Amino acid sequence: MTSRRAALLAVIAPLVLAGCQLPSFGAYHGITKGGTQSYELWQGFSVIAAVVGGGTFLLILWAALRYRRRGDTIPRQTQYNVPLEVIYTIVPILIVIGLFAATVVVENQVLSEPTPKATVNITAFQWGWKFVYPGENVVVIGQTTQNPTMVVPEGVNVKMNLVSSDVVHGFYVPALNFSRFAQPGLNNTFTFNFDKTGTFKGQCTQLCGLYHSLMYFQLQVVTPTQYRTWLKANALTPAQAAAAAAASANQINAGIPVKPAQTSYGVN
Ligand SMILES: [Cu+2]
Repeated sequence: MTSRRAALLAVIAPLVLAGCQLPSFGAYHGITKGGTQSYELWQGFSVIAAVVGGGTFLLILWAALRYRRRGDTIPRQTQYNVPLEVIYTIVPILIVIGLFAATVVVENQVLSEPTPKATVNITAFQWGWKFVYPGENVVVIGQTTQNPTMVVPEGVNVKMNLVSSDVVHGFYVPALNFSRFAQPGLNNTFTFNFDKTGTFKGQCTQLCGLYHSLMYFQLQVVTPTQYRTWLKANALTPAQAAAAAAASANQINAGIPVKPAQTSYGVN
């Protein structure tokens, strides 16, 4: 084995052997197929970035040390190494094509919207969240410190329609590796299939006014049976549900004395 081959093996072997034990590079593992694929994509990007960045750094270091000024002799001048130039043009292009293709595959998974078994209509408002379960007479509303909980079933397609009733908000659940703007006048839709039960934190990620920092919510994934039980236990009368679903942010805020009157702060 040549020393060059040994060096290459020394670089690649730990990466291959490490396999699934790759570090998370600060990302979440995901609780949906798309979320997990996003996580793995992030790992792939991170490893390649580290290899390219590390390799470039070592080459610069080597060139700087090896060809540092020693006396007044000018080192041998060379140019036009065609095979080398072809390699360092083609390899980066292949890396970019590979990363692009992997990104398209993951994006298609994240953006896919198969036929849903459950639907949640989400309205973000200053400063809270309203989760309406159409056809179920269930509405969850909470703002600032109330930390409303959106309950969803595990293992089925859950469609979400996301809107805002005032300014731009950000719907972000770190565990999902997923984030979308909630925009007034625009219905953003996405579908999740949760593969893990549990409670996960969510929050607004778009600076949206005075109490933006308190705009939290929770995502609770339960089994389909628990989900049916929860829906039944929280069902309102159809009239109550319709009124709650239609309630404006001001009406919600007026009924829930958590937030001081906006006028006392002079901000909206
Ligand atoms: Cu917000």
